[in-house]
Amino acid sequence: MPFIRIPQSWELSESQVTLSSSYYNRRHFLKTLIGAGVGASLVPLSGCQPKSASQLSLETTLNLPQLDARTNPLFAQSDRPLTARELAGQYNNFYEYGGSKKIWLKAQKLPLDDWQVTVGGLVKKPRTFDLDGLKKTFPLEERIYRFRCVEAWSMALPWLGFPMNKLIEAVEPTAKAKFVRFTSFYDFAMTPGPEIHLGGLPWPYTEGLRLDEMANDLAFFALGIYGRELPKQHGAPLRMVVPWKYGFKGAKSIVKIDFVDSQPATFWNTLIPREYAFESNVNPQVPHPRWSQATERFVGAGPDFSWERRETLPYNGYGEYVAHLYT
Ligand SMILES: Nc1nc2c(c(=O)[nH]1)N[C@H]1C(S)=C(S)[C@@H](COP(=O)(O)O)O[C@H]1N2
Ligand SMILES: [Mo]
Repeated sequence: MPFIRIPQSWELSESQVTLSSSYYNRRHFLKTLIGAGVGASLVPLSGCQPKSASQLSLETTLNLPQLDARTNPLFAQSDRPLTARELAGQYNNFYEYGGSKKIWLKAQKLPLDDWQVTVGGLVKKPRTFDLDGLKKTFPLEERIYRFRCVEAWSMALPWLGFPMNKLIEAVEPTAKAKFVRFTSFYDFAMTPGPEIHLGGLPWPYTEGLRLDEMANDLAFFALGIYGRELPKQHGAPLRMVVPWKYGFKGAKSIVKIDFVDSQPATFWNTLIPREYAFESNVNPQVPHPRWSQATERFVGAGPDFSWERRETLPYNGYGEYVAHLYT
């Protein structure tokens, strides 16, 4: 394999981070290294492979039906330009489909037919929603949010969706509910994200919030982005958006939401708790064990990745909404 280069520390993806984890025995380590680690550090292959006619174009994967939504005036603007749709749609983390950022085509295998989201646990009114049910029950709004990955890159994205507190109202958690667990779709047959399936990773991808975090005005479920339905690479048809936390807290392609009484295990926190805390609020003062979080590289309006360097803000700039949760 030519073109292997040594990534800078800010380029180390979560999958590479796991390589050094004592979690792995040697066998896992080697399999993961052969797959995800090397794949993640390759120069993108698309330039040197002929495109077969059956391959979808990036544009096709993004050009989905439009969604009606009102703009929420509180989040109608950002302090920076919107990230170009074509850049956000081809630079993704979705480890079910592999360890590289370039999974937009592979993620088209995600099966969306008859999608259901089951909401249960410690609630008075458990519900199962299909997509129409979600859209009918929860009026959609548009919000521009800054998005900060733990790998120290960032974007500004226009999501369409609804605040999580509307779902809380609909299912009425009992007094015992203190946390919420979110589970992503996972099927070995349908998401053969090559190599990383070998290593005994704690699939399905799960994330969690405290109930009071979920009830915060900022916490959001997205069904769309850039005025249209959510592309598969962004976690169709429903994903979490919690903009004051690092990006990995926003689980994609959610099928199950459980209200629980204690802090749930989550994917990255189970793998490597020292590097991926349950809370994981954006904090420029607390470096990742292997790189600084003081600044970020912002992907702007394009058309090319420009990687503008910016200061990282506490709570990703959303302290006025959420800082009181952590005093
Ligand atoms: N199911 C699932 N959700 C996930 C991930 C993943 O690998 N699987 N990656 C997370 C990480 S690390 C980031 S930065 C964001 C990326 O979202 P985007 O690709 O839509 O920008 O999704 C998060 N949600
Ligand atoms: Mo991330």
